[in-house]
Order: sequence, then structure tokens, then C-alpha cells
Amino acid sequence: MFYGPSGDCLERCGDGLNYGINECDDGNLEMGDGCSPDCLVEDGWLCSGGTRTKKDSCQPIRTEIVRANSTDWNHLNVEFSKDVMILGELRPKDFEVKVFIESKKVALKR
Ligand SMILES: [Ca+2]
Repeated sequence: MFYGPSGDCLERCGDGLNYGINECDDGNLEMGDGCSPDCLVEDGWLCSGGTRTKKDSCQPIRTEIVRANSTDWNHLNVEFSKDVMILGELRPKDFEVKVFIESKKVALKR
């Protein structure tokens, strides 16, 4: 928070203090960590704990596998509870798939 040219109080994004005007303030202007450079909560994240003396803490919203099945053609179909992004390449020997939330749903077919 600081005083603007006309003496009015303005909230400064990125100073790690949240007066409730911005959606979040995690103390930086980085994107991809849950709180955007414009102090908006990024998709797939939940930010909380910010006060006039404390910055917000952001956590990714976990997704779950809603449905998974394979077909006679060895295709694997996986449906997630939230939008996901697949990191890396899926290979048949991979049993563990790491996913991060993004803006579109992905159905895996292998
Ligand atoms: Ca940030």
C-alpha cells in the first residue's frame, strides 16, 4: 500500500501485502506460481493467507483421475477431474504420469 498522487491509498502488487483489493499478492511479479504479475489468482491455483502484514501462499489445485480404461486396441483413456497438461512424452513403459493443471482437457490415447 502506498499513497497515490492525490493522496489516496493504492495497493502495490508484488509487495507481499494484501489489503484485499487484489485477488492475491505472493510478494513477487512472477507468473506460473499461482499469483500472476497482475496479482490475479492463476487458473488451477488457490491462494490464501494474505493480509496487511503477510503475503499470500498459493497451492495448485490437485486433480484426480475420474475414469481410466483400456481398449482391446491397447488404447488408454484417462479422464481427469480438472484440466491438465501432460509433461514429457508418454512411453508404454511409463507407469507414473505427472500432470499439471492447464486450460484444456486432455484425453490420453496410447
Ligand atoms: Ca507470483
